[in-house]
Amino acid sequence: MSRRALITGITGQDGSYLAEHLLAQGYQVWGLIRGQANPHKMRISQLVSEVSLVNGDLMDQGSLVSAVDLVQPDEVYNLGAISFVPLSWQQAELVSEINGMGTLRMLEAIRMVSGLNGSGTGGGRIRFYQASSSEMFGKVAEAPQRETTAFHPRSPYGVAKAYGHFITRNYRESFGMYGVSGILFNHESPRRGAEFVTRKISLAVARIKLGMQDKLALGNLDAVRDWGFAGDYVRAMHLMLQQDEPDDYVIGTGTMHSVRDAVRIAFESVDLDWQDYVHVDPSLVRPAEVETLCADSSQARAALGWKPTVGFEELMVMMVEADLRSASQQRDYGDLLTASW
Ligand code: NDP
Ligand code: GDR
Repeated sequence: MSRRALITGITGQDGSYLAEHLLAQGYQVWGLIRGQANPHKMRISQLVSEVSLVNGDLMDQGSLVSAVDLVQPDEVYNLGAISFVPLSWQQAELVSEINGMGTLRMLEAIRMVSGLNGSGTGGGRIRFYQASSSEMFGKVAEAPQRETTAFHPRSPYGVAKAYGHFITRNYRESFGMYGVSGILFNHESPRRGAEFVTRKISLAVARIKLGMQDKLALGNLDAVRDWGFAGDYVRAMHLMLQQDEPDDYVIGTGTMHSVRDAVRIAFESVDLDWQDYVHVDPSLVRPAEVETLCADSSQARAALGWKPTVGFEELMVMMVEADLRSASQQRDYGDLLTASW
């Protein structure tokens, strides 16, 4: 019989790629979906005939127990979160509730449905993946960052993710649950939300090239990230749940680029000079910035056999090309068509 997976955050970037990956592996895929008319449901329209949806919210314990009980999953992937870091300074409590306590609620749902009581052994059948983040490293204690690097989160988002990370490890140690956290560095794609910097850049480049926009306002151009392709990273999530022993893994490319590099590559790909279009808007600079991140994924490469397949330049060009296609449709046919998903 095929294995069953339950994904929270299925309407997000990673959720859609993970659903596609698991379907290709022969899984029955269920997605947790919230709200009475979720506007993001259209993002998984290409999957709707193959994926089953169940109502639930990481803010609502009972709905998670019901979802786990209904689906009886072999694997739960907890990708649901408010994932835009700047919002976490404006809605710190909500972000802590969803990203931090939401993880605890899902672990509790699994514990209740599995009948686990704290003996530390026999941790039940359901395997759990938590979407931890390089944002937990924050003000970095060493470079590159690996599984043992100390956390010093610089945003309420990072603090909430650190709680999710440690409570997952605690349920592993307390209940013998197979629970792991993937400490994933930034990963992007044409499905990335438009508020994140790479997609903000690729969308603007496409629209500027097509004469639909004049300028692009950005914040800190000197920030450095380790950016990879989301399609590669969901493979790592799945691999983490296939190991004999549960463990946490850092996932990233090990290469660093600045926001300025991203801008230059994107504009160059359509034969434009970024300096003619980009200006810095101080209101987009964060109250506390994570300046530099770079992954040491040697443990994942050795134990999981995982490696990235898409380089940074290729990624930026892929995103610009996808946005050129959708922006030209938008220009020609109006806002009804948004083809990037
Ligand atoms: P997205 O922002 O694209 O997707 C977030 C998802 O979370 C959406 O499906 C959203 O659903 C869902 N969600 C939000 N609030 C709730 C809630 N209260 N209950 C249930 N679901 C909710 O994020 P990504 O796909 O990029 O990231 C996936 C996960 O990985 C997130 O947890 C993120 O923090 C983490 N992460 C991401 C990285 C990246 O670079 N992309 C790197 C490291 C970690 P809705 O449609 O209802 O809003
Ligand atoms: P990040 O991604 O905060 O790293 O979190 P984001 O793309 O938002 O920012 C990356 C860096 O770019 C700088 N920056 C800007 N960022 C945005 N969004 N908009 C701008 O105009 C801009 N100008 C400069 C930022 O200051 C920052 O340094 C992402 C999310 O997916 C998290 O959920 C995830 O946990 C981490 O990656 C790893």
